[in-house]
Order: sequence, then structure tokens, then C-alpha cells
Amino acid sequence: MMKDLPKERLDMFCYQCSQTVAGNGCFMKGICGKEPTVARLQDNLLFTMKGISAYNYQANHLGAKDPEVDEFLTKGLYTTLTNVNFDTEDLIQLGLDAGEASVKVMRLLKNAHIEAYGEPTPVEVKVGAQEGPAIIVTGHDLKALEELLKQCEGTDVNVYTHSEMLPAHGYPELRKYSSLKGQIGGPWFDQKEVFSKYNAVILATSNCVLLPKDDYKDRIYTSGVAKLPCVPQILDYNFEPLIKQAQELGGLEAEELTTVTTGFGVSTILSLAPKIKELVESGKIRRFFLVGGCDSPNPKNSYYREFVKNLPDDTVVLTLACGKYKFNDLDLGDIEGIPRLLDMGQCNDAVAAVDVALALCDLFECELNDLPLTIVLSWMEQKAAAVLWALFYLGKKDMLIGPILPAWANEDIVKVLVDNFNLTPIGDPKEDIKRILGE
Ligand code: SF4
Ligand code: SF3
Repeated sequence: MMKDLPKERLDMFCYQCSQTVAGNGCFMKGICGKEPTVARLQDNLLFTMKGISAYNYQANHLGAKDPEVDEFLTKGLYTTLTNVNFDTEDLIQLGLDAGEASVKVMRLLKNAHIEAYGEPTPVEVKVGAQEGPAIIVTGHDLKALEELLKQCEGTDVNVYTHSEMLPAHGYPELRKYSSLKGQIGGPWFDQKEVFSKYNAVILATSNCVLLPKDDYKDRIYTSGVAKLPCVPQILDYNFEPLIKQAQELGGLEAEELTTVTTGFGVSTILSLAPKIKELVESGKIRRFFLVGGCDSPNPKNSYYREFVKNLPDDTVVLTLACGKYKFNDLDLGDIEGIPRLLDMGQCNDAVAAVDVALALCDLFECELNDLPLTIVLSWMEQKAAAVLWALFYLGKKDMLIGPILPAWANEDIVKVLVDNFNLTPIGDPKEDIKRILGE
């Protein structure tokens, strides 16, 4: 059994060809000559490409395509085939090329979202149930949400966002629908509890859907790429069965509401550029932090709440993706009208944060790594690898990453990332803040 294998035999794992050891798997250098670091860099490339594919899929569904991204995915996949590429240096370069493709695909998707729904603007979203029949939409697919909202108009069905769907409220052409009522729940992993608790129909539109519990498996649907056993998948955007079932369920009872703010687009933030410049130059804003990525139930993820909570008042936090749920209930106040917590959207909106950073570089006439900006990432799944390599491709150094280092990175790979980018694992939040601020 796996658990009885000595640790040193798990240097790598590959079972992609018939020469694999004992018909089982190569746990150390394969008979083909593949070294553990090569095997792991191939895995890294695969995981990064899976992330790129997720964003590409969403962009393609909005009619946006980039042949260079498609070309890279084909080349990258072929590279990981048996006996094609044994070159460590080249596989690191391919990781950076994947980062470039990742920037391109995130930009493609961001532009497609803006073209379809307008640029996000800040909005206060009601959190909690309001009276009436309800559909809760989770995942990343704004197109599925739009089609559902259109079909709910003129009915008594309320639509709520969950997890990565929260940023939808920021888009003017989505929030114009009166059926878009608010937000229920938090990050992806609370879904079993939340979907059990609320007597609503659920639509899961992308990754980060979990196998349903019995108590809601007959009122959950998927769309797009998401699929669950014995659960109907809507492939033609015809959401009539969901609307009908939501009405039959009878609806939710009103509960006490809270609010959360999202929707800080690049234009909104850059409209504040002259004020930001003045505040930075007068020392009233000391540093910017981009704290974002995936949330997970790992207790180590509480680091991110503690980190944000303990930041001094002269710092500003940009955030995105579901990692924000660790701290987006905190009231961080503002610095002379500039909010200290700016939610920029979904994980793919990392490119919007990059655009803000590059615009700040222009404003302060400096390079990316000279900007008073520290990136603190949390990762859970493989889209985060695409975002991480996008940031490496852009040359961003001194990032922190947690809650753990990616398991596919061995010592050799970590050394490359530390030597070239000074990538650092998260530690103690207060100590990390002191070190970053040079206190
Ligand atoms: Fe083993 Fe190489 Fe075949 Fe992978 S490709 S299973 S490392 S022999
Ligand atoms: Fe979250 Fe999946 Fe990564 Fe899109 S919803 S960020 S984990």
C-alpha cells in the first residue's frame, strides 16, 4: 500500500508508459531516464495549463479567443508526452511561457467580461436570505449567471451569488437585473453546510463544486464543464427547470442581512491615482498588499485573516478570488477617502490587479519590484498555479505563498523559485508584517 512506501521512493510519480516499474509507477528515476525534477516540472506545466484552460474555456464561451493561447496549450501538452522533453532548464522556461499565456488568457477573459457586462464599479452587496423562492449560483461563469438572470426577470425568483460569483454584483450589466438579490454563504468549501441550510435551488457553474449531500442532491444542477453523478447538467442555458423547482420549493425566510463590498475595477482605482500619489508621497500610505488566492479549510489559512487584521492603518489591501472570505467582513476603514480594502473580483481578475500595479509603476516612475507592493498568495487548486507563474513571468519578486508549498515542487524546484524570485512560505503573520515593513 502507498502508505507503506518509504518516503524516498516518492521522489516522483509517473505511470504514463508501459515501461513503468512493475506495471505500477515510477517513484524514482524512470527507465526512460526521466529524473524526479523533470517529472515534477512536467506536472507543474500540466497543472498550470489546466488553470489556463479554465480561463480559456470561460473566455471562449463569451466569444473571445486567442490563437496564441491555444497554440501554447497544444505545445505544452505535447511536451509532457513520453520521451519528448528531458531538459530541466527548458521545462522551467516552459513554466514561464505558461505564465505568459496565463497573463494573455486572463486579459482575454477580463476584456470579454468588461465588453459583455461593463467595467465593475464598487457596490455594497446584501449578504443573507430575503423572503421568496431562491436560486443560489456558485462558480465562476458569469455568462451562465446572466442567462439565468434574464430568465428570472418577471418571476418571483430571487438569485443569490455564492463564493466566486460574488464579484458579479460589481458589473453594471449584471446588477441591472432586479432578480439579482444578494450573496449567500462564503468560500467554496462552506457549500455543503450552506446548500443544506437554505431551501433553494443551486446552480454550480464551474470548478469548486463538491459532491452533494443527500439533503440537497435533488435540487442542485450544473452547467458548463461542471458535472456531478445523477445531477442534471444544463448545457443550453435553458434554466426553466430550476426556476420551476425554486417556486415549488416554496422559498426562503428572511433573515438578518449584513453587507460586503466588491467591484473595484481598474478604472475606479486609477481614478484615485492623483490622491494615491499624494498619500504615498506624504507617507500616509506606506505600502500596498495584494492578499488573495484560494481559500481552503486548512487551519493554516487563518494566517490570511491575522495578516490583514494586523496590518497597520497606513497600508492598503487589494484582494481577489475566494481567499478574500477570510477577511472581507473586516472594516478596515479608509485613508482620506481611499478604502483600505479593495475587492477586485475573481481569481482571473489577478490581471486587473497586475494592471493597477503597472499603472502605479508609471505613476511613480519605477519598476514593478520597486513599487511598495507585497503579494501574499493563498493557493488551493491548479488555477492558482497559472496565476503564480503569470506573476513569475512578469518578474514579480518577494511574494509570500501558503498555506503550504505546492507538493509537486521538490527541493530543486523550490531552490530555483527562491533564488530567482525570493518566493517565501508564509510564517507568523505579525513577524511577516514586521519583516516586510522593515520594522
Ligand atoms: Fe517511468 Fe519514464 Fe514511463 Fe514515466 S515515462 S512511466 S518515468 S519509464
Ligand atoms: Fe476559489 Fe476554487 Fe481558487 Fe477562483 S473558487 S479561487 S478555490
